Amino acid sequence: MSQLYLVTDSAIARQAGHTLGYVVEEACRAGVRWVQLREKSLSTRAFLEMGMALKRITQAYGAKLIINDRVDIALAIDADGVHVGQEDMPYALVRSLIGPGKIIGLSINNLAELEAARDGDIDYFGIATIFPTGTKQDTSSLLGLTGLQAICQQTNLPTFAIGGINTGTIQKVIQVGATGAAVVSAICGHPSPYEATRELIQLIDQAL
Ligand code: TZP
Ligand code: MG
Repeated sequence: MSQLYLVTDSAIARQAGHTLGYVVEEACRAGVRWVQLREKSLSTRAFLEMGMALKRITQAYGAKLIINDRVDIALAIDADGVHVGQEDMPYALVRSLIGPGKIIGLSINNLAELEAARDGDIDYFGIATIFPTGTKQDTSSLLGLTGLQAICQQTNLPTFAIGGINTGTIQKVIQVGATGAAVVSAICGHPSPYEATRELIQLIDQAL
């Protein structure tokens, strides 16, 4: 299974002339098997409807659909899991709400946050922020490859590096020990989400 993780941003998709449904379908067609619906300014109703639409697509391709922040939406659409950050609902509470069979991803930004989550019931870590990115404004300090490597060395759980990952940087994060890479603009903002995905997956596979 490809370890490329698509995180959505409908505004970036729109600027590139795409709907989010198109981006996700093209990325799945090209081999993405992890999709996170991450939308910070949609109404609950629009978020829910987008979740239902993306679930139909991801299910058709055998891809996992993870919902960012919104446990209620994940439950409502029976998504595969929830991704939370340090300021969101604590992962132990997320687990008690979504049950044992679902996936929980936690964003961590440093070794202290990894330590704090060490015995937690978590399925993977999102490791942020690796490189400069224009996609997220409130990014924590940059980890760079050295910071990423230090975190990956301290855990056996899957690790997805995020932040400024594109065709020029993706192999480097795999080479320093990340299990996979999560991208927003490299797919959502690309004129061909299909071609972008193909290339990113190929680069990961070559770096393994
Ligand atoms: N968390 C840390 S950086 C980031 C998120 C959601 C955005 C990454 O976007 P891009 O376009 O892949 O740099
Ligand atoms: Mg969050």
